Amino acid sequence: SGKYPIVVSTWPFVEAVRAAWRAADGGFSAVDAVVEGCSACEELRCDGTVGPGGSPDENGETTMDALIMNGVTMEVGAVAAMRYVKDGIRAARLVMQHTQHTLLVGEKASAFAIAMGLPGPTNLSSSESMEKWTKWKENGCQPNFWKNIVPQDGCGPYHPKSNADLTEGECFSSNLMGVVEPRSSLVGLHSHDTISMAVIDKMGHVAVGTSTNGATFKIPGRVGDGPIAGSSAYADDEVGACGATGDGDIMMRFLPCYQVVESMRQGMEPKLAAKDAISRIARRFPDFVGAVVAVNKNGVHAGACHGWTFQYSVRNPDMDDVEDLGLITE
Ligand code: SD4
Repeated sequence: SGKYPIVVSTWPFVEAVRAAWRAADGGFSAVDAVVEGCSACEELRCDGTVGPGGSPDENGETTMDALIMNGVTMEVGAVAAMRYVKDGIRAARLVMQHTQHTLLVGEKASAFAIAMGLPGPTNLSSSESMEKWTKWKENGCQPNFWKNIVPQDGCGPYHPKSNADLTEGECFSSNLMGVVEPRSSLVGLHSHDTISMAVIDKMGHVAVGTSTNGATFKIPGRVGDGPIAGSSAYADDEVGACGATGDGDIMMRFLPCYQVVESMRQGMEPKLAAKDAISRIARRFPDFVGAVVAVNKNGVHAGACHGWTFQYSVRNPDMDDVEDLGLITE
């Protein structure tokens, strides 16, 4: 058996990898296999954090971030903070295949997806997401993702702190020394939030896709790393592909998947490329939580993580079924 097809995905999302494998093994293109895999996760609501019904924002709403990238053409399609449509990855593929654009956002992304034939408008909440949100409200709405705000009883609206609001000895966290206070909580991140999947098809073509409902109790309007090319995913037929998961607000400042693919282009093995991309972030944000998976054109795969234990899944022609590999921060 050859080295292709190969499917690599964040987390032990076994059913999603099986779905992508079946498609790729059956002769589907890498792009279409990625869609089969990611949309299986959306339908299964993998861990409650992909697809509808997870990660309520401060208003209790679930929204979709998704991206697909074709490593042959370097085309990308993505949707961000998409409301009322549960098929994130299919919406991303529609953007890629039927428009000259790369990224559509919010309600306009939903209108596009529905006009192009996807089901909707749909309520993306579930009893689990509503219950989680209700509890959070009842417990005083811990402001998960704010900084430099005037503390207040109740659930906002928050106001920016001014110099007059600072108590003696206190200063804004982003000061001139470049020291940023640790993020107040990672409560908004689950252990598994994002499927990011790479496929190399039978022809040796590379594609990658990401789908997530983001971070819990995020500020409405927040877009994560999911729909950002080079951050949550990147693919190049000449080199290979990368997928990422973790604290997207931080990760998207470093474009870790672009970094991984470029390092592999320079000849770095996937393992070293993955570790390097993660450590570039960790050097500046020691408390950061995240992981990447990488695969090169030789079918060599690897991952690296920081701040949590991470698992990724692989299926290739040498395996009888999907295999999960566990990693710890190195
Ligand atoms: C985000 N990267 O929206 C996603 C969340 C995630 O594991 O992957 N969590 O920031």
